[in-house]
Amino acid sequence: MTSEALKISDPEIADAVDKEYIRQTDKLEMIASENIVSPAVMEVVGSVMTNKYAEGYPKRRYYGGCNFVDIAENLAIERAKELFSAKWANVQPHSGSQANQSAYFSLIDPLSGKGKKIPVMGLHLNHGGHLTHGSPVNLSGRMYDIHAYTLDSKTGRIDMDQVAALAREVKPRMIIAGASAYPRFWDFERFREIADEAGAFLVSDIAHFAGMVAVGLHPDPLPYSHIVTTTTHKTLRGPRGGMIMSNFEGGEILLAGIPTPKTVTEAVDSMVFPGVQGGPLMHVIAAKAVAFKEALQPSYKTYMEKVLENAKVLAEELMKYDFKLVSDGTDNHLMLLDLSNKGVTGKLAEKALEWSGITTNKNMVPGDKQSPFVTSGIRIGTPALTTRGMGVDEMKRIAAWIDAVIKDPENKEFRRSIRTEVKEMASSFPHFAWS
Ligand code: DSN
Repeated sequence: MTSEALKISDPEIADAVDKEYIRQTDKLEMIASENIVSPAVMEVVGSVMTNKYAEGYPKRRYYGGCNFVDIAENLAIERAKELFSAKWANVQPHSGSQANQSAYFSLIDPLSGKGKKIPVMGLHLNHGGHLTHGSPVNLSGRMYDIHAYTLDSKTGRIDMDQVAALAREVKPRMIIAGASAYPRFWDFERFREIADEAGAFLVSDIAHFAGMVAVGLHPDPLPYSHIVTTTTHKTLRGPRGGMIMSNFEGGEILLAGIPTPKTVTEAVDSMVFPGVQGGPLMHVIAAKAVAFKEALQPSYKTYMEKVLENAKVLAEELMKYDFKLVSDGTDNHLMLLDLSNKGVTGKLAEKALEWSGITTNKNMVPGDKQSPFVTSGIRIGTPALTTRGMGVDEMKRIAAWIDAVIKDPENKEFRRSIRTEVKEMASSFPHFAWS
């Protein structure tokens, strides 16, 4: 909760912050990309490091007075490398979107096609892909000739033979592996084989499941990818931001026909700054270091195991209530509910659940006939609730509530009674709950 001083100096913002805290405490946060940071991460994000300009990299800055921010950035880099067994990391991207943009532009200069867009492959947005993986409304889709791969309509999974066939046909120069609403493991080894055959770079975006990769609960992309990008605030449970890593060494960047003497990692460093960004957010970088240290502790692996156990139980319970899950289950922290058999749109489901105290987001599902503003699905995940200490029993109760709300989404009276039950359970778990 905010201080008395802030309540006096800026009561409107203090009120908004306090209400957000109460919302997070009294409701069930089930947006798969959200989490709750530790008090230590929060303290450092709100620290004096926010005052400092530090364009450049440690020991190579364009400003004086950078001794202490250098310490923080070096710690963030070293801890990131240890956490992911990476040889190189750049912790400056302000977000996953800027991390992706920097990765793409450093590997494939969109202007190098001399007026002809360069072919690139990424997972289709409607099939779980991310805006920055080639959506026409994003710079990625505008700068490159995007050929989207899709999920197999029967299995709801990525069909690697289809990816290989598409790559043979379009001969991409870059393939993006990763998603924001895909509940299954990624086969990075096969992606790399396909990329090699096509003469393409492989960029793996692990923003959602980075926490699983860090503790060995998901196949590791680093041995197979030229570049790995991530965010730091989802399963990783750090401050809001991005990061880029690589184990790829040497001047093989020439493989893609780009005449540059730079290695991939040198190219990415100079694309992050000064290519895409200006001054780094040193308070956030310092907080990334704190979060990485937390993720290196054994308790973080236990946390991730519980996230996955909760997701599995929730998915199984929901399927018992005849919810259709894309791919019929989950390997990770999230699941995608296709509500077409329930006669409820994603938009209405999101609203009705929110009114009942359960926060989710509407999401396109494969073959969706609705617009992105309406959709036929919702995406739900377990990272934030697990951070608060909720377990299998709570997941069972939540599945029953979701079923009840979706059965009768317009029933205000009923929603109110569920909201009371949700609040009672949610507020019995602390906001910051792990040890
Ligand atoms: N918007 C994020 C998500 O919710 O998955 C990805 O950037």
